Amino acid sequence: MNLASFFVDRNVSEGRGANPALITGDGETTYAELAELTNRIGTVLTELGVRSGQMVLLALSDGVEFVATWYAAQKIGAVTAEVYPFLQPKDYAYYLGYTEAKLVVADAVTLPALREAGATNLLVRGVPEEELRAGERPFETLVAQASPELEAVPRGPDDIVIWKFTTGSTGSPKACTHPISSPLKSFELYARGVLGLREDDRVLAVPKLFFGYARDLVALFPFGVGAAGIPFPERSTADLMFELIARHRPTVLVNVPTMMSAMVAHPDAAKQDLSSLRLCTSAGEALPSELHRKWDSTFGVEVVDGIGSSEAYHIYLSNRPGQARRGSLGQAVPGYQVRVIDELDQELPDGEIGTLEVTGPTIAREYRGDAEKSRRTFHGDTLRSGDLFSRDEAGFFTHHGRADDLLKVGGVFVAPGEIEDCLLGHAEVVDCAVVGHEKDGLVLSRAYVVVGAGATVTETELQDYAREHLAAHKYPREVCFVPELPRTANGKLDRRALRTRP
Ligand code: 3SK
Repeated sequence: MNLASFFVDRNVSEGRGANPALITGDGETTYAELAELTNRIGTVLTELGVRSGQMVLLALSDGVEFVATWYAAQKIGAVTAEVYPFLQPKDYAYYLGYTEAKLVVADAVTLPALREAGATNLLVRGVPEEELRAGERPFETLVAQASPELEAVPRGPDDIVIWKFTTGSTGSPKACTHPISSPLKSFELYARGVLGLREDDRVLAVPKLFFGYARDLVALFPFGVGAAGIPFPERSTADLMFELIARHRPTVLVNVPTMMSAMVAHPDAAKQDLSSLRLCTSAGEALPSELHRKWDSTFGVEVVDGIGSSEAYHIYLSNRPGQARRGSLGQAVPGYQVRVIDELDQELPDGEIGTLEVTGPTIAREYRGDAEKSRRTFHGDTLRSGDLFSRDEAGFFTHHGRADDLLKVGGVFVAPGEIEDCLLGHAEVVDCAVVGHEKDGLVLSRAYVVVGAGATVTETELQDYAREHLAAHKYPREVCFVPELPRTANGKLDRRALRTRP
C-alpha cells in the first residue's frame, strides 16, 4: 500500500485525471497535474539520496508544492513530518535534531531561519539558484528536469510513514508515529462516515497544512472521494477567510474556535455570503456553546464540532451533520470505543466526570523518543487522552478541560472551561481563558478576558456575573483584561504561557 497511489494516482486511473484536486490563487491543479508533479518531485528526492523509511521534513508554505512534495515523499516510501512555516531558528533547530531528517524541503519563507538553525541538506523552492549555498538544491530546476514517471514503493502495515507532532503547549513537541492504516481508516470512518465528504466538495481550512487536522481535511480526505482542497500560503485572518470563501466558494470550512470567534466579531460579519458552505467543522479545542450560538445566529452554517488529536491520528468524537448539539463534542465516531473512566480504570456512570479513554484503529504507535510518556499514554490500540469528559445517556460527550488544567481553589476542584463558558455568555466578552495563579502559596482562579470594542464592563461586574450563573465558589478570583489570548501555531489556547504570567 502507498498513500500517493491511494489518494492521488487512483483518481487518475479511475478517470478523474481532469478533475480539480487543488484550487489556489493561481487556478486549478488537476489530479493528472498533481500526479505528474508528485512523480517529478519523488524522482528528485530519490536522486538526492532519500530512501524508503527515511525522514523528509517539510518546512514549506501551503500550496500545490507542499501537497505534491508530501505525496512525493510518501510515494518513494519515505516518512513525512511537517513544521509551521513561521518558526524561529531555535524551533527549527529542535525539529532538525529531533527528526534527524535526511532532507528538508524549504522555501523563501523558511530558508533564513533554517540556515540560522544549521540545516545543511535542503531542497529549496522559490529562491534564485545563484543565492543558494552549499547543500541547498534548487527545487524548480531539478523538478523541471526530473522524470514524470515514478513507481510507488509499497509500505507494509507496520511501517511508520507519518509523524504527527503534538502541539507542544505542555512541553517540547513530540511526534506521534503512524502507519499507513491511520489516514486510511480515518478517511473511511470520519471523513466519509461522519462528514459524508463527496466528489463535489471543495474544502478550505483555517489552520495551516502542517497541522494534521487541516492537512488531512484539505489534501488527503477530499482526494479519497475525488474532491478538491483549497490551500493558501498566507496566515489566516477573518478578512482573508471571508475573501477566500467569496472567491473559491468552498462547501466545507475546516475551522477552529478562535477563528470562529474572530469571524463572528468581525464588523462586517452580517454582510458575508457563506451560502456555499454546507458545513463547518470545529476542532482543536472545545467550542464554547455561547460562541456556537453566536456563530449559528450570525452565519447559519451548521457546525460539526469534534475532538481529535495527533495521538489518535484524527477526530474520534464528533457531532453528526443534522444532529449537532451545542456544548457537546458529539458521539464516538463509528469504529472507536470511547469510555469515561476513574483513577482505577473503571468506567463511570453517565453524567460523571472522568478521563477519556479511546480505543480504535488509528491510535499512534508511540511518542518518538519518549518511552516513559508512551507507556503512560498508549496501550495497544487504546489511548489515555488526559481530557476530562462526561457522557450523557444518549452517548453525547461533554468536554470539561484537561485533567492537568483542573484547578483546586479553596480545596475544591474547578474546571476552567465551565467558568470560561459562563463569562463568554456576557455580552461584552469576546474571548477568555481561566488558569490557576499562585498567590501566597494558594491557587486562585484568574480569568484573562478579551472584551469587544467600546466595552465598559469591570472586574467586579464580571465576578458578579459569574456568581449569578455558576456555583458561588467558582467565580474567578481575579480578572485581567487583555487585548488577545496567546495561541499556539495551530490556534489552540496556550495555557502554559498564561500560567507563567506574573
Ligand atoms: O486537535 C488536534 O490536535 C487534532 C490533531 C490531529 C488531527 C485532528 C485534530 C483535531
